[in-house]
Amino acid sequence: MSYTQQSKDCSETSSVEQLEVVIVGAGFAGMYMLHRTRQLGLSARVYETGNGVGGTWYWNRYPGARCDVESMQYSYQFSDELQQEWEWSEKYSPQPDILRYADHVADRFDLRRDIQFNTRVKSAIFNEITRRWDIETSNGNQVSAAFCVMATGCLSSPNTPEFVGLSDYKGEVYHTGKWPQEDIDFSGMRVGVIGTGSSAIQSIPIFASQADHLYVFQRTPNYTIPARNAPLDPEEVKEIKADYAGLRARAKTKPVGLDLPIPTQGALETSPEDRFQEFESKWQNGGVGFMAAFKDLLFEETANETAADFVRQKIRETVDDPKTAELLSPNNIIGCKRLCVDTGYWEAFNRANVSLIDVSRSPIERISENGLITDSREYPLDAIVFATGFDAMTGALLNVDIRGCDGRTLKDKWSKGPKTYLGLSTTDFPNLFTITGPGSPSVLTNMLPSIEQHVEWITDCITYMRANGMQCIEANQEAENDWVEHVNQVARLSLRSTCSSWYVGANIEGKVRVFMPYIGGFPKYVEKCNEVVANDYDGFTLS
Ligand code: N01
Repeated sequence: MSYTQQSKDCSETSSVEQLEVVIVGAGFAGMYMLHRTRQLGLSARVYETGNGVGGTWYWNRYPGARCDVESMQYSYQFSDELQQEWEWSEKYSPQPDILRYADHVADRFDLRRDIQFNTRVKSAIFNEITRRWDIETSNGNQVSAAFCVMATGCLSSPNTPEFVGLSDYKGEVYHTGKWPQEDIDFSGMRVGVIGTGSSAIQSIPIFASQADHLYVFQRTPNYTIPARNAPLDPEEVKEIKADYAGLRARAKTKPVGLDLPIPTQGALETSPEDRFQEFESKWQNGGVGFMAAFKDLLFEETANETAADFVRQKIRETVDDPKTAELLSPNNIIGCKRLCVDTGYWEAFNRANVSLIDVSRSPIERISENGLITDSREYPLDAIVFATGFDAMTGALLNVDIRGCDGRTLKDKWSKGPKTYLGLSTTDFPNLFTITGPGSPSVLTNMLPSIEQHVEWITDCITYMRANGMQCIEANQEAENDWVEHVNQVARLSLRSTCSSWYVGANIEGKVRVFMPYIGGFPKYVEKCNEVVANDYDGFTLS
């Protein structure tokens, strides 16, 4: 629908398309938001920068990219037909399988007709006369929407450190978070990987098997646990599908939104022999469940040290060269930075064509025409891979010029760290919602159930507003302050808030250090969201 609307200063008129909801991003959050919005009979459009759906799984197509949450749980549950019919083939799905699933969902629910691809939202400005959002895209589209929903993802704004000389480099340059769609093969090439986070740890074994020589530039070593990925057992799948609802319900009672056993014993309450057995059993099982060996690993440093020692011993047993093993061994809190999950990572360093370069002692100084220069030598390279992560949680939101009441920018409001009510909404920005925004459990949980809970909360809220003749909803300042204080308070209880990770924004120069996700757990968080609704949107003003 398009009609003539008076502009803010009343001096001119413009023809602007009117929508109920604009959704930014066509990842799992944006797709479900679109589906639910359309079920309510509201007009909606998704704007998506890429030329396909899938978000994270659209962009992160580097070799070895794989989800470290089990496939049977890393999937939508809103449609029982979908979850019964879809067949995952591996315990942990590789990126192409997840992207295929995203494409299937888009087709099955006929989503593409309301998604405009290859279009970046440049700005979203709250118009105080119309009480609507004026949205402008990179290709000059302008629309007005009653609600603006940011489904931009938590790890979607790639971070490329500004090394001097990068533009002079004559070789190929890649970022794991923005991998090209065509096949890249490093056979016969000298390749440098900068970074040793999850993306590097997953891709290094593959690069090592292709490249003539692989140089891994490591600033901080990371803990990683073998995935022990395997084809899914059809009998196990049958059993899960016979009571999928049961599995989903159990998962919702767990802090991370995953049906995993919850430990009841502390590491220091057990004998060294029993402790070792428990770590060994979790190690053999593989994956992030390793941290569920004992209940105190993320709360007591001495308990944490027992887990860290166990993993360091595994590194020494796996890596042939003692010096390389030592360099690969982290000496910080295990699980403080996001735990990595790998297939053959340390083993890759036993190959003659792989070199580990310690850039904590000998930092990267610059990039030359031919390669990378540290303070000790030049490494000639045919390709450089930045596995340098993301401006997490706030980066993608602040990449859009978002302005609320009185022209206040979100960038300005969050200059001392993100401030939200429930990670869903922020004062001074009426009718703007963030899916898995800072201040919500998001990255500390299984993302799919967290996304679904947010989408359902937002669409229920819009339904309530429509039923009660309300036009605007805005978080109250006091409610926001209390929530931010609560998020910070709970974060201080966990060792996770104590290190230089992307959770606290430490990986981005100049970013304020604040623990951004809500660590109180999925069930507590959902209870709070439901309580707010039960009390007539307590903490919000509806007008
Ligand atoms: O990014 P990271 P990532 N000079 O920030 C290094 C999710 N994910 O893309 O630690 C030299 O973890 C940096 O070094 P340091 C998952 O949540 C999930 O790997 O800052 N090095 C670090 O080693 C994950 O946590 C999966 O000293 C520099 C690396 O780059 C999140 O995404 C798979 C540097 C960045 O590591 C991010 O992971 C992949 C510099 N100037 C990702 N700047 C799954 O399996 C940065 N580094 C689901």
